[in-house]
Amino acid sequence: MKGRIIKGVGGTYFVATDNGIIKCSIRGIFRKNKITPTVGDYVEISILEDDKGIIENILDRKNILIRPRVSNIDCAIITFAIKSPNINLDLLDRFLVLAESQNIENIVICVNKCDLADKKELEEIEKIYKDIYPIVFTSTNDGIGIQQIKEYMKDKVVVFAGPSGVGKSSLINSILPDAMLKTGDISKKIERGKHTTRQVELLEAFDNTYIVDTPGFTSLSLDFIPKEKLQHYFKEFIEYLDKCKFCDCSHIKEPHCSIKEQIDINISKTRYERYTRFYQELEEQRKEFI
Ligand SMILES: Nc1nc2c(ncn2[C@@H]2O[C@H](COP(=O)(O)OP(=O)(O)O)[C@@H](O)[C@H]2O)c(=O)[nH]1
Ligand SMILES: [Mg+2]
Ligand SMILES: [Zn+2]
Repeated sequence: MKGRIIKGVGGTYFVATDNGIIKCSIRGIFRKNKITPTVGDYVEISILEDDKGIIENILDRKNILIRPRVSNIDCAIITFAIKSPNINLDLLDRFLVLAESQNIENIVICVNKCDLADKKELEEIEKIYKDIYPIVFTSTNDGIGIQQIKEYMKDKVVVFAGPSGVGKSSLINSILPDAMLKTGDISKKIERGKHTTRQVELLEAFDNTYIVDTPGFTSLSLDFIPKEKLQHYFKEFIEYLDKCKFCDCSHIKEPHCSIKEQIDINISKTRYERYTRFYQELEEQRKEFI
């Protein structure tokens, strides 16, 4: 029988199948080969009794995130608040690069707390990203944009990624009222300073659609990315890459660079500046290793 791991607790994996949730253990061979079943994995199981089974095989993963550890993500909703905390475009672009580098097919930008901003501030952000990614403006306070987010989620496993305090848990709560994730409001009273999101779990939002809630990050190192790859993770660069004079163009100092020629035409200057900053960071890290 086939299924999908939606939760792991200790050595027990909860596998969603056509016949409901089966609690599975794993064959010792997995441990021996250092294979860790991961939430999101498609697996083949055999049934031992009623709702108990054993995982026989893990099917190939199309991608895997490390923090939180979850596989086969179809859609990343990169969530920031326009204010409180102020939107940080450097960090937003790092999340976008990270999502691109993980082969996530659908990437959506969500700008939350738009009740705190005026139209002009939102339009500035929209202008930079609207031709590259779908961008949705939401307010969980006013229920704005939630329906649009739901449409992007349909039939997918969706991860909400972004810094803490931007409203990820609040968004998820307004998408699936049963989840009742802890949000900042409550956590301030009980566990100040700690991130409040629980263990990794696929939460069924609606039919065939799952959500992963994640703890937030405030900074994000891209150090695992080879600097030559970075250009492919700035999605709007891709169609111009083969038009540079030098085929190994880094788009920083070389002449006749089609990326630089596109600045303020089809490539936004601020995105390009972030590319150069990330590139230089990667270059400096490399030097430290030598
Ligand atoms: N003004 C405003 N506040 C919000 C909105 N969404 C969430 N918040 C507040 O932002 C804080 C952090 O929310 P939370 O969902 O815990 O953020 P998370 O850390 O990203 O999961 C809480 O105090 C929420 O009440 C919104 O749309 N507008
Ligand atoms: Mg949260
Ligand atoms: Zn170039």
